[in-house]
Amino acid sequence: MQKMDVSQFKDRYKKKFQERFAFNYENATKQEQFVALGHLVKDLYSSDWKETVDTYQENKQKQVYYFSMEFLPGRMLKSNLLNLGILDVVQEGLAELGLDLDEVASGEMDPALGNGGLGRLASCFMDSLASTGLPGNGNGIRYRYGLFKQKFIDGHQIELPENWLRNGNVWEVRRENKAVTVRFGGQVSLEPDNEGNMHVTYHNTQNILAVPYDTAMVGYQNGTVNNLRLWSAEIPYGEEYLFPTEEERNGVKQITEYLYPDDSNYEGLLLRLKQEYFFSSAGVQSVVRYFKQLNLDWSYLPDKIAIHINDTHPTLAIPELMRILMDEEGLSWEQAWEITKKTISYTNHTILQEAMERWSIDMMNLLLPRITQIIMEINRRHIEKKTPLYGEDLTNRTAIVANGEIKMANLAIIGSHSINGVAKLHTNILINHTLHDFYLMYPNKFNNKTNGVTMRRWLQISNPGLTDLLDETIGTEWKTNANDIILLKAYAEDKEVLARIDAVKLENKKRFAKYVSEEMDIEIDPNAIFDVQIKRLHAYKRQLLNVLHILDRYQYIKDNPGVDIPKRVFIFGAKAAPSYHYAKQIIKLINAIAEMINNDSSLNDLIKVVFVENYGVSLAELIIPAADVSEQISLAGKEASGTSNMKLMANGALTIATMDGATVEIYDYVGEENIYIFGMSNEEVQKLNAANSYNSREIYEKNPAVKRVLNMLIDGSIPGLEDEGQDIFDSLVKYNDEYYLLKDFDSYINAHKQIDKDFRNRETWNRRALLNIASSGPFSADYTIERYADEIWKLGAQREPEDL
Ligand code: 26Q
Repeated sequence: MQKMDVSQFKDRYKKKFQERFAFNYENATKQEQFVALGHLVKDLYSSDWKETVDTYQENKQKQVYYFSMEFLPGRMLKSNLLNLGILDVVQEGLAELGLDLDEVASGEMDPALGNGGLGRLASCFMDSLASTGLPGNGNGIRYRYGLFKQKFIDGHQIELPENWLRNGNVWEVRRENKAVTVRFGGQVSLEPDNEGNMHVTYHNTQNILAVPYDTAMVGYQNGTVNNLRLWSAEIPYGEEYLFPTEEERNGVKQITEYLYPDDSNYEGLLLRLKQEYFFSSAGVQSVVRYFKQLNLDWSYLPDKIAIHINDTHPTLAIPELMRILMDEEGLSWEQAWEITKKTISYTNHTILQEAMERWSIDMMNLLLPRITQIIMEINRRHIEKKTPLYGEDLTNRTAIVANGEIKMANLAIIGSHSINGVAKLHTNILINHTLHDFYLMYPNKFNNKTNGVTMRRWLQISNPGLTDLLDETIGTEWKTNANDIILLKAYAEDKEVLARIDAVKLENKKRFAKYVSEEMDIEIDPNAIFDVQIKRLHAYKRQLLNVLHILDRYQYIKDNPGVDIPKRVFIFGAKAAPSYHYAKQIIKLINAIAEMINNDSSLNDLIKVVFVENYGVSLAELIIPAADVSEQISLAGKEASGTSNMKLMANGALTIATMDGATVEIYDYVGEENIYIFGMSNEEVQKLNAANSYNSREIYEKNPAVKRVLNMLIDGSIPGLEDEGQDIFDSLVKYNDEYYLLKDFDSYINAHKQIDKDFRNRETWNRRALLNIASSGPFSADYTIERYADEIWKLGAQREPEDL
């Protein structure tokens, strides 16, 4: 891309605005100001976009296709400006035109096409693929409505539709000429032709058009622009008559209408299955069509294409690839199976049994008869081949089909060459526990790829103050080589640098305090400890443990008026799945204690509770740079990785945590003096589970602090609670506290007391913050993606026809 100076930018912007809106930019809304800028930016990368795609094809480079049901890219304007190397020029140019970049940027909708960690990881990976210059494409669904917009009414979560396309979408390009047909329902018959080859014919299928919308994934100042392809379901042109009723027409639109808002509880709904097949089939078809243009023998497909499936949601890509290779391209089962296994790889993101996907065979057979046949045959051959080697018991435990259901994780493992967990601990649990049977069968398929985050969005864009500080102390190499951030360690004793870290944090806290004041009408002191827990609401993540600490602290301050402890602001951001009743009760509880505490002047502002509405990527960018304390308090063994832990660390927050997920690796890098670890380890949890001896009521009876805090839930101390107090109390006392909150209570409280003490010593605290920032380099998604590329996708070394 050609460089552009400030005055050139101003001219181009004025012209662009005039072209699009035929009036002056000064009188426009920020949405309009954004749209014009978005189109200008798109012009700037469009030739690189085409060139990147053409080059991959001309060089016949091996490409990876990242299949994911969810992408959570966040607003793309600043990210594109940064990656194009014109963030400063545009900021300055807009300022000279009397516009503020942040204002204009807020005119962009934040596409919430994902639930949480898994979707955000997919988008970090897209940024890292482009930024490391790797040929990687995204494949997903263009949901008409994103994850619901969260509102609080009387402290209850209310869900509203998120019409993110309301003002159009400047970044996407509709590519009708690349549309494919996806078939549902009907019957299949296998018939021999004249030469005796079997042919599959389909009858009475419903044919749906999958139309791709492509979005550029701009690499960091390297000229690479990759593609994210999201599919939309439409009635095929000229076939409207096949969908005569309103209901039938709606049925088509429905497929890509909205994102399922559940991220941890599996429900076997037909529409969800349609979505999964729809984008898996469309993606595989478009990949195969591309491969055919290369004019190579089918056996080269795994040398040119890698398909990665993000959790089991796109697992139907496996039987779909088999189907195309056999039924449409005439390969034998054996040939198709070898190619499929070599092409596909799979990431597991959870060990929660309730989140594992299983589909009823009957439902699958009605919707996808041919795919079901293929899955049954994969299963039959698996059992036939493995039983003599591993015996009946072990083999049957790995069966894909059992009890009238198809187990998607089993299919994903058997039909791929790689399965990875997302943090060392998580992978070890998969190997030794959850998927141990498969490990015995396929030890070489298992590997770990600890998650990472893009430091561009989560440091450079969201924290410009810290970015400047880094540039001025350690130079700018860290921006392309995140491990260089370790150089900051040399400044651990530099009082000036430590004071600057403090000043940057304070500025970020003021920025967030301003938001809280304006949007929520709550005044918070920027000098208080900002204690942050931001993640989906789930019992295993133990937001409730955080609440118990707040209530304990509340009691302590009530008992000791005028006590001298640092002020704390407890900040929560969390959406609950609409059907997850218990999680919604916890939301109500947090809002109720916020109401109680924030309006109690006798507390002298020593505690405040801020529960932001509608937490998502944009709010994360505001909160994370302002955090002093990062809450990573899941029950050990339950959080596969976590990624907010990494973002918060890189922004200088100190972590209070159990030894869970990737937080274990944060501990390893940053060292025990610079992190607050509490609670049971995974081994201790396993032991306690096995002993079957846990008695939460006993703790309640014997631990006065616990008793006092829990009693607050049921004695009317917290105004505004209805059933929630009793139900939550019962979950902890009557139903034996499934996630062992009471067991970890004391050590959690003690860790927080230590934080109070340590925060007082500003220099020591800032040094620890510095060491956290300095140790965050290994969590750059650039490294994660390089490991995927080298070890799973083999994007570098590919077999060429002449190598044979
Ligand atoms: C499955 C079936 C039906 C409907 C919905 C779903 C579904 C949707 C989303 C199941 C799971 C999810 C999302 C899971 C997720 O976000 N997991 C998180 O992944 C992160 C990235 O690896 C990890 O850091 C987190 O630890 C993990 O919880």
